Amino acid sequence: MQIRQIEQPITSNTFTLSDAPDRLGWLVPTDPYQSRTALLAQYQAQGYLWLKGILKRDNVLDFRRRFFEAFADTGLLVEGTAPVEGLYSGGGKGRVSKILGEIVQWASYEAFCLAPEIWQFYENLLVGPVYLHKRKLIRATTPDDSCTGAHYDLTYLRAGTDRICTSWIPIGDVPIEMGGLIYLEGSDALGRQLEAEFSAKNAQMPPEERINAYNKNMSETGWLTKDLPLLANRLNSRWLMADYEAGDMVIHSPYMIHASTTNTRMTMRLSTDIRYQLVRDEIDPRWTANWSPDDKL
Ligand SMILES: O=C(O)CCC(=O)C(=O)O
Repeated sequence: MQIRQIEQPITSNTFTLSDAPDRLGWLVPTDPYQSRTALLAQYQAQGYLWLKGILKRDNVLDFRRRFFEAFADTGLLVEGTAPVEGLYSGGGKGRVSKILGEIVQWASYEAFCLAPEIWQFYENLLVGPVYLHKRKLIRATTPDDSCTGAHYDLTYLRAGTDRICTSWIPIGDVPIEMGGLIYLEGSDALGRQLEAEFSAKNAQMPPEERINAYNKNMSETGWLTKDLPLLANRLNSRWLMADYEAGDMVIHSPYMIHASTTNTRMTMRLSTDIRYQLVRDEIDPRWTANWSPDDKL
């Protein structure tokens, strides 16, 4: 297990996690080439698998370069730097959303998300032909961005199977100081319990309302909270962090509670989060179109 000195305070929105070191830990890395039985057992026990080096680092970095090249004339990158570095200038965000809306439609992005290493991993784990959801998110985060609050993914995917898996893929190295995903240890069980409670509360609503992550029983964002230290305290748990490297992929269950931390560096944290499931399981129809900035999902 990875233990090292953290260089900067770890914060998420306005909350500081590193003030309570006993509430922090590290993700356990997994060798992606173990037997299915071992992988499944670990996935079920942890709610996540941090698959070290499952993707080819060079391919990941090549996509990082391509991604940032699309912003070459926007002022987002420090002038004169190589796009692959993803060095944030401190401004130039005016056209980001529009360009992201194009990038999610790129054939090369789809090909990246459909890397054989990924779909073959899922076919082995889930046993059967798999489906990649069309709605895929790609995020380039900077120190002035807000962080993702604590949530579990099924909140946003209630009209489909709960045997769905999320892949969170760092597109570049993402040490903890750069604000990658963090996971609440052992929270898959809590996510299941919370979702059962929401289902009971939402039962009388019309179907469209019942599956809505923002219905009147939920928070404005669908998040459980932004106060990550309080959540860990209440549940007597820890937030698990990692120093992700290009080539890694984390998969998590739709009940596993996770969030992100602040990127304290001017190097942008580029990542994509995509969802796979067995094609024969129910597919949430709201996720069958490309992400767009105003899809309200
Ligand atoms: O990358 C992020 O900040 C959030 C990603 C996320 O919530 C997910 O992968 O499910």
